[in-house]
Amino acid sequence: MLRWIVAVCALMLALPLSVSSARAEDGYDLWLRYRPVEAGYTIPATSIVSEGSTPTLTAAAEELKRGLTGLSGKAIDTGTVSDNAIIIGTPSSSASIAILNPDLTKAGEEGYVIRTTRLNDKPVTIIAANRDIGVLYGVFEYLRLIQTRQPLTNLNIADTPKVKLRVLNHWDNLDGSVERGYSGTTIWDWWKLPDVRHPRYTDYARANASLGINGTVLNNVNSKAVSLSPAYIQKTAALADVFRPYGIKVYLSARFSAPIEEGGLKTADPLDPAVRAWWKAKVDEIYAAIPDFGGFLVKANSEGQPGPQDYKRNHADGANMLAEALKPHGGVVMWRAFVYSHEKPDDRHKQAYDEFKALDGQFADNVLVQVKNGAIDFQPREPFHPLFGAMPKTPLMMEFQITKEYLGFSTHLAYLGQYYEETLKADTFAKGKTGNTVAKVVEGAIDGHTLTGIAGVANIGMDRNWSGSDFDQANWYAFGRLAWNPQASSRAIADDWARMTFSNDPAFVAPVVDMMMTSRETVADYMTPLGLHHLMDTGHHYGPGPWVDNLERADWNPVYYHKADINGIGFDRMKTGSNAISQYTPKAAKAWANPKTMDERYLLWFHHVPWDYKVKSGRSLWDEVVITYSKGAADTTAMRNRWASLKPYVDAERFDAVATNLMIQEREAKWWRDASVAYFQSVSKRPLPEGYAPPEKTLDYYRSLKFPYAPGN
Ligand code: BDP
Repeated sequence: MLRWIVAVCALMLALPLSVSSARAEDGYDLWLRYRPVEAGYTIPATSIVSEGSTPTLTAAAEELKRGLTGLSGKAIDTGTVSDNAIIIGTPSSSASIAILNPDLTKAGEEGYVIRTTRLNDKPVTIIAANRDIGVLYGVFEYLRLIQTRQPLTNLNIADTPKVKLRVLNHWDNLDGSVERGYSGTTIWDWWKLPDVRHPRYTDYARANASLGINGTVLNNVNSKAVSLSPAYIQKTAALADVFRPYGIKVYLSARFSAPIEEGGLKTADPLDPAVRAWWKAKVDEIYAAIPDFGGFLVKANSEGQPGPQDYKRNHADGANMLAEALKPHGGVVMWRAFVYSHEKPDDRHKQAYDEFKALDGQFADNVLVQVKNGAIDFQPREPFHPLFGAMPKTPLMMEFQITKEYLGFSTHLAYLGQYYEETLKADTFAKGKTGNTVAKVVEGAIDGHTLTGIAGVANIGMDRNWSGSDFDQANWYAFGRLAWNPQASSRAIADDWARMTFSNDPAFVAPVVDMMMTSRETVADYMTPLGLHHLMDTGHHYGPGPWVDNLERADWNPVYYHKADINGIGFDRMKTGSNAISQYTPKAAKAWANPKTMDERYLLWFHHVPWDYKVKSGRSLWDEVVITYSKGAADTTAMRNRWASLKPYVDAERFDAVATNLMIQEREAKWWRDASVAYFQSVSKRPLPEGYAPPEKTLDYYRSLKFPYAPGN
């Protein structure tokens, strides 16, 4: 027994890092694990020279210390200039940086340079920036180089973000629940704020800063006016204090009718002087508590939320009223274009464009219009939103969904970086020019906007691994990286993420990245093949519900979107149908106009097609639908097998967690396939293609399934 204890103690002393790593491999550390590098990779860093003491520079030095110590396996501390020192700072905070006088023109306001050079005849690496926050971003970049095992000699890197506001949107409610959240309850402990400041808030800020995310909207777009009450402003201010050193501003979703609910006024009419005065005073009150408050996000006249149209005013009237109050403080309004009001029975695809396009040029200069990636609602595949490129005088902010409301919650593996890239790379042909991609619209590059933004609906909750699953962390990561540079490659981002999160072994990285890159297509195949959309079950959006036809509004029903009958399937958005296609520039529209030549992954989004129609493969559309559903389901089996083969490279806890999710995904993909095939077959009345198994259960069985406690609803 004694021998055994001695042996264990010796092991613990010898391997302090791996003992702690065994405990910590539960996903909490995200991509900032900083585990020791393998022998053979050298980190030429002996000490950290940080001559500034602002909170941001302190955070940068601490992160570098934590990172280098973990990665090198030996304590690396702050010190003075010596061989292989890492010198961090700005020319004004650091005498050493001032002496070296690096060219910081490419670093811009938030960027950095990383260079190997010599000081006092000693080889050193500098991480320099114009502002403190750039230093912190540079530190994370330097650590990423190590984490992904890149050479650290002859460094000469300069980078700066291409988008100004890189913001998470938390759809978090004050009662602790998260709308469309699949990773536990909210991380904001509203009840105990402002007094209790959990360490998790700091780790949240570190993770976001590591990606360059510089803003966070704390509360749900379906907001409560009480978020603007004095007590909640104090709570918000406490979070702002924690995030400030990490360059993250806080924003709030503002309920348009707050002047009534919080202010006791009779109206929230944006042109009413008393309403305007209320907002001005409210904004002044917020800034007194949070001097760098970012501004408001607003969901107005959408899904029953109050808005300016309640007073026969338009979106610009509403946004500009708030913009006027925020302007003296440097705040902005992010006004959402996700609108489909109760009065408008037209194709929902068209409504945002119809309401907003005409307002181009009418918004104040501190307003951004925040537009979802597609015109319906974060479906597994959507063509880009027709507003991109259509409002040249207005900064359009991209809204992606990171949480997977429509892609299998947090138990299905779907790497959204590939989806974001697909949207960002799409050509709007704005101004008739090739190459005017969505990314360029978002960057403001086409029309010279300097106020630019990109938002992601967060997938962060109290789950130990933050995002509900290990692979969902990749979607947070990819969002941040693409917000910094919308033209980055999602494959390269996946590669970095896999290395930082799991392992640098090429035998692990290559297959995992391949799996990630095809995973979203797989989900689209087994849920919504060939451009089908909005087929999920009511309310919670979990699982298939293509048969649903009983909801109050026509455009809440899946049958409205697929329009399947005995003859064919698909939504005609051509001239012969809703003509939503006309909202795209002629060149963009051309890509989808001809079913014979178009990318068939969008076929049924734009066209109503007979079941007998011959698709490019030479098969009938009916056969193709069944075969694509089946392929999607089969691909989940392949994913599960692939992961099983990677067991040697992954710690047991995370390996098992991912394996369990892949098992769930495989089962649910089959359910999606079987239920959808059963339903569409009941409509098309056609036999299944040869060799394709009939659904395991009856259509009635699939229709009978109920999920009263599905999360996020
Ligand atoms: C839909 C969600 C709903 C959101 C809404 C929105 O189902 O929960 O409130 O979008 O974006 O995707 O406002």
